[in-house]
Amino acid sequence: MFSYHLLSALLPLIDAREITFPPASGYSQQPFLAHVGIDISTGSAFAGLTTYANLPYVHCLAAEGEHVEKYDIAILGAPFDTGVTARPGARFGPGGIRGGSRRINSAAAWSVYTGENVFLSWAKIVDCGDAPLTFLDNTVALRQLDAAHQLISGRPANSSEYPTPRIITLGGDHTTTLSALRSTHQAWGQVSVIHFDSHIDTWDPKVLGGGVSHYAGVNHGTFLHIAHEEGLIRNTSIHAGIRAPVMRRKGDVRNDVRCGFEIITARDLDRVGVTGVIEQLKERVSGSKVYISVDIDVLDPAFAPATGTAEVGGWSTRELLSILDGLRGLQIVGADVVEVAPVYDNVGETTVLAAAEIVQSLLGLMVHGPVITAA
Ligand SMILES: *[C@@H]1O[C@H](CO)[C@@H](O)[C@H](O)[C@H]1NC(C)=O
Ligand SMILES: *[C@@H]1O[C@H](CO)[C@@H](O)[C@H](O)[C@H]1NC(C)=O
Ligand SMILES: [Mn+2]
Repeated sequence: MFSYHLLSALLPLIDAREITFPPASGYSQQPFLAHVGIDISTGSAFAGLTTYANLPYVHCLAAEGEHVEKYDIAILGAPFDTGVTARPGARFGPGGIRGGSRRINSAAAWSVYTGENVFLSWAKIVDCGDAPLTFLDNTVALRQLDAAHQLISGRPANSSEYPTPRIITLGGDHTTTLSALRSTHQAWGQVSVIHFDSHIDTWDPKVLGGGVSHYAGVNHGTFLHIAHEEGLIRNTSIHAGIRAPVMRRKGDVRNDVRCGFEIITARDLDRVGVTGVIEQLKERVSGSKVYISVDIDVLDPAFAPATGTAEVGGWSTRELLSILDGLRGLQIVGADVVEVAPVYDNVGETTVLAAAEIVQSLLGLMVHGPVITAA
């Protein structure tokens, strides 16, 4: 009896506390203390929820029938790191990269190099938050990420000219790129991959992990092999920044070529310079749609210590940004920055600042090269 009365007394309270998702169009810039005469709408980039570059949050993963604000380019976090061979921690990468991006502000993002502001263009760019991924089963987590990608790229874009929204994923370990490639394949067909990494990541699952179980063979060092086997990528793909040793004297590189890749090593940059690297990348993928994957370990650990499988002798942040900005004109249908594991960063946040800037360069490429036709 008593509990019944208590419950009915509480019911209105329960209703009042019903959880609602954040507003679809993100932050309101209303001076919300105006009623007491204080205007705190300073435009601070360090207030409110942390989205990438203070972009509006959109609940892109909302259930069917719910109103979802339209977008052209979506930032999506993939908090997953149970496919790594070395240090874990990239599940916190999306949050870390967003933290590193807080000083980026669309009202004050005019590039001194290009004279452009990627945030004030034809494209509506939003942050969709993170895909909910289980950390207990890699197979299930990848299926969840596949679904998140398909849902987000399957919505109608804001632009009527370019109907398919594009996604930049914040990893997550490199396994997460497999889901992104499955999704670009569905929307655009086979892509050439420009893969910035110190490792080739085309390892045959039989060589890396698959000796344990089929499940273990799907990991951050084999996903490009699997993407090739699934027919997602073209044989005009290319790695850039490679320097980590291979596991077999000849077999790994032979398999890499079979998977459709050519290699630009880290030290090739000393020989041909930034311009030479840009030319080789553009020539290799010319005429095809392109997916760009940036493993943060392509940078030297001096510039990006916070990653799972650090390799010394890599590129500087400036070199990588120059190379990326030099790729303008390509048809980029998807991109990611992966393997950021913030727990290994330093107090100056070197890695997450670099990652945030790389994302901005990738956005620049997408804005500069809209892609009109699907598949
Ligand atoms: C999005 O769509 C609306 C309505 O068509 C349009 O006014 C706006 O310019 C578009 N782009 C952006 C960046 O909001
Ligand atoms: C890619 O495959 C096609 C068709 O199999 C072949 O004609 C072409 O030479 C290959 N290109 C490269 C760069 O390997
Ligand atoms: Mn990698």
